[in-house]
Amino acid sequence: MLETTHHRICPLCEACCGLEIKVKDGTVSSIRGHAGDVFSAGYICPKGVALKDLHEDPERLRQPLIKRDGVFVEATWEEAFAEIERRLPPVMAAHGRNASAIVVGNPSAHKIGLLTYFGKLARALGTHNVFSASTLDQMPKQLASGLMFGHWLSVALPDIARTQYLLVIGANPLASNGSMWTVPDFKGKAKAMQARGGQLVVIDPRRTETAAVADAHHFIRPGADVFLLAAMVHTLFAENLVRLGAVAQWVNGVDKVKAAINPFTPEAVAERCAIAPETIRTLARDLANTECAAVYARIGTCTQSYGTLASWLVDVLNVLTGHLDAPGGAMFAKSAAFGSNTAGKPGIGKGIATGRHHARVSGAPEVMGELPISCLAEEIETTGAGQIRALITVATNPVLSSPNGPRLSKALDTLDFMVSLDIYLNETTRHADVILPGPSPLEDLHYDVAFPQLSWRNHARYSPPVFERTPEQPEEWQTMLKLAAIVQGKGAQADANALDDAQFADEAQRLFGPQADAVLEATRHLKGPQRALEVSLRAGPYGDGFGTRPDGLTLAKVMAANATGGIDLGELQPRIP
Ligand SMILES: Nc1nc2c(c(=O)[nH]1)N[C@H]1C(S)=C(S)[C@@H](COP(=O)(O)OP(=O)(O)OC[C@H]3O[C@@H](n4cnc5c(=O)[nH]c(N)nc54)[C@H](O)[C@@H]3O)O[C@H]1N2
Ligand SMILES: Nc1nc2c(c(=O)[nH]1)N[C@H]1C(S)=C(S)[C@@H](COP(=O)(O)OP(=O)(O)OC[C@H]3O[C@@H](n4cnc5c(=O)[nH]c(N)nc54)[C@H](O)[C@@H]3O)O[C@H]1N2
Ligand code: SF4
Ligand SMILES: [Mo]
Repeated sequence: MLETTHHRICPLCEACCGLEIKVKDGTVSSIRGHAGDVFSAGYICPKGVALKDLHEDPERLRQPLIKRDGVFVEATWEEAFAEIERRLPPVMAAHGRNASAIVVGNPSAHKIGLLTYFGKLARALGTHNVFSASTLDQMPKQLASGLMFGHWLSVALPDIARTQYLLVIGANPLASNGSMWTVPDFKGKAKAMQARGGQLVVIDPRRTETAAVADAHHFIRPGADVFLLAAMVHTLFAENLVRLGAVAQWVNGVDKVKAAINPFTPEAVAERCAIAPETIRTLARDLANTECAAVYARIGTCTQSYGTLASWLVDVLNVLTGHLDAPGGAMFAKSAAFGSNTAGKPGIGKGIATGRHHARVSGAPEVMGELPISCLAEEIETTGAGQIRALITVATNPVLSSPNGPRLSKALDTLDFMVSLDIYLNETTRHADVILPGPSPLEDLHYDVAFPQLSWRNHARYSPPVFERTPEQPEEWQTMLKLAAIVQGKGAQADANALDDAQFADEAQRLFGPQADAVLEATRHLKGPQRALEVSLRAGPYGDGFGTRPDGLTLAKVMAANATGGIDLGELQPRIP
């Protein structure tokens, strides 16, 4: 048979590299970086090549499993949904909505079906007990960004194509390929910056791969970043280096910051940070005195006691040095679809809210609709009203990824019922009563929902599935709608496509009012996340406005650009307000 060529965005990490996948005789014959990709220009890492192994892995689940007398047996989809209907709604009926919980993990951020439909399932459950890997990772950054800029995904990131000084704190993008910053080939971009005379400076307690290629590396005592950052801010005030630049009219509270930071002189924090006062001053001066400069910090600054404060101070530094929203500084991407910060009147918004409910046992506040996943085990173990008795996991392995896995593992065994949407039988899913597999990534279409909001350059890229699914295998959004229907008492027989049509009609009414019928008509040929994408692209900042801007983007245009590496939407532009 002829070899066919497919272009597919890699779903395995935040770098979102465009891959070129060759298929012969129904199997993958090669995977390389797609040199023509407008965003990643051919970059690939070994994980991207391993998509073949993932696709072909005989241990990847291809059929639902039901646990019978402690042993998993393969089941049909119908049997699996029937079993869930038999066992899950009674638990919720007997013990209330908060007796159920849902946990979602990393792959959901890389699958449009999971990301756009997870919320529907969580809302159908109606529980406060929503958990995710975010609270093991970047939640402090999202909270700080939400409070400062108005939305959880309005996160400032370095304009690396133009910057001349990049301060990287608690991140190792050379190995991780970037996080909360979609930047394929960080190494190449950092080298290009150095070649044009720019400087890479790293703050990390470890001599990392990134530190090894940096112009300077300063070791820091773990957990001390908040003090280092505060002392850098102190230096800016003390040495009259504060310049707000173009965003000045949108900045408030500078005097309050100055007062609050007053005790944190470089001398006062030096021992705690294990960094000399003069080094701290130099860091602040170099940041302030370089025209194009940015501070970027990641998980090392998040997973610590002062994670939110440290994350906020990173952007305080970017603001006070005039680098926020300035070319070559810390800027905001503008995504073609699903970007909340691209809709409505600029400068006006509801902002974010937290603490709308609290964890039952620890009292920890809700953030971004979630409770800390470190509370999950105790919420299952502790008796009383609201004790978690039924659990749904979606693409997550918290027994391995969250603290004190052995304790969580034990707690999972005490649940009345557990369902996992996952493609493997592993440390977490082995506790489930029913496991529902998703398709292989290569059997799924791809469009990134979140990462274009964190991208080093604006782009719109869509990948069709490389392989067809088997006829029995539902898409993951369909599985989640079925689960939602079951917990809402609509029955295991409910048709996912019909449910989706009905929900979409409601949403169109809410979003488009008098134009809703026209939107329904224009999208009649689509369903599921593809339909959501079409609507979001066309109504989005580069969209065709359903015909009012004929040159604008539509799903068809973005799909047609797949073979040529997607649509480049240009370098980052100032966006505030
Ligand atoms: N010790 C230690 N712990 C850590 C970290 C660390 O560095 N060290 N890092 C932390 C960080 S930053 C994070 S983000 C978390 C991640 O925490 P998790 O999100 O819990 O961990 P992952 O290993 O990404 O879990 C992926 C799960 O999804 C399943 N899966 C893979 N592909 C698919 C798919 O297409 N569909 C479905 N339905 N399921 C799929 C996998 O089988 C697996 O069960 O871990 C945190 N925990
Ligand atoms: N190959 C591979 N790549 C991945 C992943 C993977 O599992 N495998 N996971 C992905 C995920 S989910 C994420 S979130 C990203 C994470 O991506 P990054 O945040 O870029 O990578 P990490 O290696 O977690 O880097 C954290 C750094 O923080 C440092 N650190 C620890 N404590 C402190 C501290 O107190 N202060 C400071 N300043 N630094 C500290 C550590 O030494 C480490 O170098 O990686 C992603 N990329
Ligand atoms: S860097 Fe990330 S997105 Fe790129 S090929 Fe590797 S795993 Fe895939
Ligand atoms: Mo992560």
